Amino acid sequence: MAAAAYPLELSIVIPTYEERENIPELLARLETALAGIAWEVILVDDDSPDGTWQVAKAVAARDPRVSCIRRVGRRGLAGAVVEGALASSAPFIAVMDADLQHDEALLPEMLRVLRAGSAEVAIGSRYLQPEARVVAGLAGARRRLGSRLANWLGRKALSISLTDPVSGFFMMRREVVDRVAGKLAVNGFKVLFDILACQPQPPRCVELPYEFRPRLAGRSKLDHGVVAQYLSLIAAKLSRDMLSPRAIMFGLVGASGVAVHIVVLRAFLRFGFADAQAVAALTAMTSNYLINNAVTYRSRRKRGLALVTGYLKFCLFCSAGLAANIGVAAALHDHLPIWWLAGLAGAAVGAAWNFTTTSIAVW
Ligand SMILES: Nc1nc2c(ncn2[C@@H]2O[C@H](COP(=O)(O)OP(=O)(O)OP(=O)(O)O)[C@@H](O)[C@H]2O)c(=O)[nH]1
Ligand SMILES: [Mg+2]
Repeated sequence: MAAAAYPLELSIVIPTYEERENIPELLARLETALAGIAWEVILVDDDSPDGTWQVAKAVAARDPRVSCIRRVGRRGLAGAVVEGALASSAPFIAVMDADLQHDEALLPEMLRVLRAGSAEVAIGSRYLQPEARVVAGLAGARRRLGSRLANWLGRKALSISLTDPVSGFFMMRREVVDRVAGKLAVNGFKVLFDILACQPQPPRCVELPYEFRPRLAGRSKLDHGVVAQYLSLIAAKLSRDMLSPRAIMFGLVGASGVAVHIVVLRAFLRFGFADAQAVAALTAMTSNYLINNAVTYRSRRKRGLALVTGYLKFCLFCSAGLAANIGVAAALHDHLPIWWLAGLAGAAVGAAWNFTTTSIAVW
């Protein structure tokens, strides 16, 4: 075991969730790859049930180059990366996954490029490789197509031309993240994209090819919720940050609630309109709550008793939102009898009320 070398030059931030088995091999490989560099590793673990943080802290107690932040009551890759980056004090910060998909041998090359000053961000790109090699790391045709699509959307939404704007493997000068730390969405998966999209001026980027390997051990955390979060992040950037990714997601969930409402209303019509309408409204409110809890507020997801008390609060605030909706629509309709305009205005006020109050009081 080597002592920490100073002055520190490179912090490697590694978000982890249930990666216990990968930690020893990951650290051993970093040690080899980073010979001659004054580095530290910051593992940011979201209280993994498999005890990843315990494994990491056991190593950290013996090796001053390793530290572990254990975050409790929060979940999310992007938030973990930002927290790790802000905890570090080195001039260069790298971000990589714990599952050994990213080639640690690329780190010295990234550092060389940044030290030379020709770029502020060095990105490990999966797509500067022959297609056959890209395919190796992305299990399944759906994952490959999804990755290409995410990439294409990211390229369209950014003003920098990159082959892999959603890469999870990159290194940057610390100013790049310091500059935008307060603006980043904490509940996303694509933190590089967000860091680049938030910059006041497009930073100079260099892409370096690497071979994206299959995961060593453990399971993937990429799921439908992650995809939905990414799409709302892109939409937020396209709106030039007028709407937050969360507000967009909340709006989409609300739209799904309208569909639920209509379907349930139709199904229960034979019991009389008023009863059917009440059942439909209650079902839509419940499905909105559950989807928002699972996706929009994934990083603060409620479980157990908190899920129930949160539901009651959600119903309470959304009922007030409904009153505001009807009040505004009726008032506007009195002055300007255009039914659809009054209806839309009421719905917009109700939605804004629901989003603002529930984000404060429920989640
Ligand atoms: N702290 C923290 N880390 C996370 C969270 N979700 C994922 N990670 C870590 O982020 C990295 C990337 O997650 P993966 O599940 O490997 O995602 P992926 O590489 O896109 O998917 P695969 O190709 O299937 O591995 C891994 O090191 C995960 O342990 C989270 O909620 N919190
Ligand atoms: Mg992975």
